[in-house]
Amino acid sequence: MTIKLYKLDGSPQVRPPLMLADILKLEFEPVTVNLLAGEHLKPEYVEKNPNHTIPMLEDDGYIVADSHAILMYLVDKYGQDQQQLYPKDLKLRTTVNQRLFFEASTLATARQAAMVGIFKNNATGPDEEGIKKVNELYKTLEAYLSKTKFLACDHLTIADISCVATISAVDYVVPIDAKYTKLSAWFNNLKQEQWYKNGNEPGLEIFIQYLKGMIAKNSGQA
Ligand SMILES: N[C@@H](CCC(=O)N[C@@H](CS)C(=O)NCC(=O)O)C(=O)O
Repeated sequence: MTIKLYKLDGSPQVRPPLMLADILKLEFEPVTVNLLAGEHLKPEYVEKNPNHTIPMLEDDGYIVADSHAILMYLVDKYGQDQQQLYPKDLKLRTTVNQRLFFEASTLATARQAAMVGIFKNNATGPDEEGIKKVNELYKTLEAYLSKTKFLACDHLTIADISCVATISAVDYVVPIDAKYTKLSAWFNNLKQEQWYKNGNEPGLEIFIQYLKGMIAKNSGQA
């Protein structure tokens, strides 16, 4: 049986499935999709995923697109004794779902807002609007973490795995203010985990180097 993960190493959305795979000891067959070369728009890719995004999972012919749906699927199917990562209890699961949808809509959009100027408009940093948006979301995350140790409850779930990939990228351009003590502690704790080091750090490094290169270019230093 092979589980293929279509990905590009620097993509923030690809890293949650990689971190989860490290926790669940799942092996993926990696398939690189070069977005810059438009490989995600090729008919054979669009046939599998009409929304032409990465990550995309192919499990014995079954396709799952969207990082959040991939996390849900992998725990349900391969979680074995790790089902607490996506709890079966209705209310706990619904809170996890809410945090995942928060990541998919609000947090991911804020990340893009904070970086779009650097990637597309020759900016050397995030604009005021982007910084404001990200800080509002840090406040929301701080509020979640004031109620429970992790984002959805008192133990790690896929909500944390999803959000930490985005936070780790956004923190580079809008550093988490020290006044958000709970959010800072949560982030520092997760950074110590081996699954974070294995699944997030290599891709994050590529992403940051790319971002640094763009900032240097936009500043006329490259
Ligand atoms: N909600 C999706 C978003 C995925 C996404 O936007 N991926 C970007 C790369 S980070 C992509 O594939 N962009 C190409 C496109 O949208 O055509 C997820 O979490 O998987």
